[in-house]
Amino acid sequence: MSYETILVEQRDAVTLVTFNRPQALNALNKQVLKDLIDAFAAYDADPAQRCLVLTGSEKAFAAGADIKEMSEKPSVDFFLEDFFAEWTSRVTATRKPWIAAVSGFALGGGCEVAMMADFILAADTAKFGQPEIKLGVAPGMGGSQRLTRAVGKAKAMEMCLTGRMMDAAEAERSGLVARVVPAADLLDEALKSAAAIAAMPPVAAMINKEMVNLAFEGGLSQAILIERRLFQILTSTEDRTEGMKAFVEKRPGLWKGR
Ligand code: CO8
Repeated sequence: MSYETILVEQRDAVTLVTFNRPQALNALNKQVLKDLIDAFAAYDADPAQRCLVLTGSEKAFAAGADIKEMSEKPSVDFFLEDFFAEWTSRVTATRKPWIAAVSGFALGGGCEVAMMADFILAADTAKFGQPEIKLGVAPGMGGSQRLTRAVGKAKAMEMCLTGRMMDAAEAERSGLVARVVPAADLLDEALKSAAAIAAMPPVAAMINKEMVNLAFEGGLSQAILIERRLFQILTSTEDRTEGMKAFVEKRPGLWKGR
């Protein structure tokens, strides 16, 4: 399948997706997002593909949402279209592992997309930032949440409030990226990591991904809700009836394991 704004190739069990809008520093317009949804869905559905690498050009991973496309859009349409909601939920629902290989600018929506990856490998030229404030807006694809969870409140707040960029060394120190490599080696290193993941048992890879994401994404109120539901499910067991009865009757319980 061919796409308008991205290049997709399969290298053994690894899918390589490359942003291909160099004239706009890979800014994310509607078409890019549509192409990415399709490419990620095809990857997730293909049992022969075990890991995906998303990358950009030497100069830019992606310089954000397409400001030109957004600049004329009436405010109410952002709400009515639930702008970016479908896209972000479809990409973050990818069940198999994927890596963002970032060289150059990863700004605004570009930084947010990179942070949706299971991990980021950065070239030493990478620059991360949430400069939306300079446009009178704010991150809208999860950036304020993922950045804060990744680097902590102080740095995230400073970056969002000032729009300053974080270089690769600081990003590694702060826990935003897994590793920094020389720019010339970025793609090789990303493909090497992806091949190593692709060689792992695929179900275990999916479960490991889910577990780490649970720690990263799980909110306290959500965890408490799950806890309450599991508690309610447990009240349906025979052992619950027996346990409470045994307490009232001041005797040890006799467990059936059901
Ligand atoms: N959108 C559209 N076009 C862009 C974008 C962008 N985000 N970034 C760069 N371009 C275009 C430029 O307009 C220019 O096009 P042209 O040649 O036609 O003028 C071309 O790419 C090259 O860019 P520059 O000439 O500016 O290149 P420089 O090397 O001088 O500067 C920068 C590079 C610093 C990256 C600069 O281009 C820049 O600051 N870009 C904008 C970065 C930015 O503000 N990103 C955040 C966008 S907002 C966002 O992502 C919000 C997402 C969440 C919304 C969710 C709502 C619910």
